[in-house]
Amino acid sequence: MPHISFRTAGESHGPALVALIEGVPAGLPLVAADIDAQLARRQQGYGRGRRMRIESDRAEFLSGVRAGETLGSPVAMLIRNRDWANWEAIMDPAARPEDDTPEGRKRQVTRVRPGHADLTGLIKFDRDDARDILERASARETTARVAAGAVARRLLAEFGVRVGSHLSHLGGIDATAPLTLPEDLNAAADESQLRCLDPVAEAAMIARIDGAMQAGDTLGGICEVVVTGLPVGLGAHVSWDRKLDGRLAQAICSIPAVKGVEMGAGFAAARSPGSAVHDAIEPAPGSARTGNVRRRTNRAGGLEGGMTTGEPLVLRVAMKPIATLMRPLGTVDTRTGAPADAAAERSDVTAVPAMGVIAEAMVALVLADAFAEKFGGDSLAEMRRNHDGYLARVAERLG
Ligand code: EPS
Repeated sequence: MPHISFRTAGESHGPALVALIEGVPAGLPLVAADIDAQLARRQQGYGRGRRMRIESDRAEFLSGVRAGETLGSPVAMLIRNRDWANWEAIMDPAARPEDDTPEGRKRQVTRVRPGHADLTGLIKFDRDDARDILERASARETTARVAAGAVARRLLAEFGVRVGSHLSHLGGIDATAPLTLPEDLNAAADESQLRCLDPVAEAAMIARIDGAMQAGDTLGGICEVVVTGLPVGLGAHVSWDRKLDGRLAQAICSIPAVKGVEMGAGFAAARSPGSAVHDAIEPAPGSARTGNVRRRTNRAGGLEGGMTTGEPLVLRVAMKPIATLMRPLGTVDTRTGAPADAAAERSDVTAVPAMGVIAEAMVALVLADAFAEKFGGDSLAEMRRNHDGYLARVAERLG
């Protein structure tokens, strides 16, 4: 059982989204502004559709927080959908008299979109209207993940852990990141409309997004997540489900439209000899957090044997293009079985910049769980004592 776990609930055009995070120790300072700042970051990004002009996401605490501190009880948060006002008749939980026609409720989706959950969800859950599937499969759900992730991020910050990301590829265009990433990665990336650190590449990406929009097409891309300040020894080599790389991969690949994750050198490591892949180790007395050693390189991306090394954790996350195309692909109308053009609902051209923020949230949630697993504690003070005691012992070795 995880030590810190979370759930979300809510449909894209329903009244609200809910995030529930359990296992957070008592005494963690937490205010709604901590959550809202992350929600606002997720709403940014060139290439989003009109929906982002309707929403202005804010979290309301329903439980688990009192006088600006966590209580150790489940933290529940509500994020209202402003678009609900326009969808009440379509999404009403109760049946309505006007639904009582042969066609049923309005705005049904039966021209299912290739690449979306529409068709397989409709078959599996035995529904007639793909809206019953797409409302939950919508990436709107990631708002609640970012809210839960903001709590995890707040906990990690108490221990000097910082989770950031930047966009490294969009729609066929690579960005060149600076050799040394900025100390405050998110402050730098959030300055850019695409969260990209290469202004020349960014200009080309924006032109490509405009082109895709004109063509009724969509674009995917890649974000790199970087975590600094982690102690050596989160996760464990002893069993498959305690290995941190596996836990991170599961969490990352659960993000809508994410198709791959690389850790450190990732796929490139498979093409090089071991001498050009593994990171030589050298003494570094006084660096307890990394075990009083340092790696000359960090091709492992901060993970060895399913455990953190204390070097920066580096993951690259690949997102496919959004499935809703304004110039749609061929499909089948599930009402008639006849060939048709897929439904073209309002959507984004690209959401890769937002995906980076969502990946940060998922990584923060996995790391907070690994922190609670390693250090335990019902209160933040107890977790801190356990953390400091562990690092004091590490400091004695190779010191
Ligand atoms: C989405 C479709 C669009 C996006 C949505 C994800 O929403 P709508 O159908 O209302 O235009 O804007 O993303 C969000 C609402 C969000 O908050 O990120 C989809 O089908 O996945």
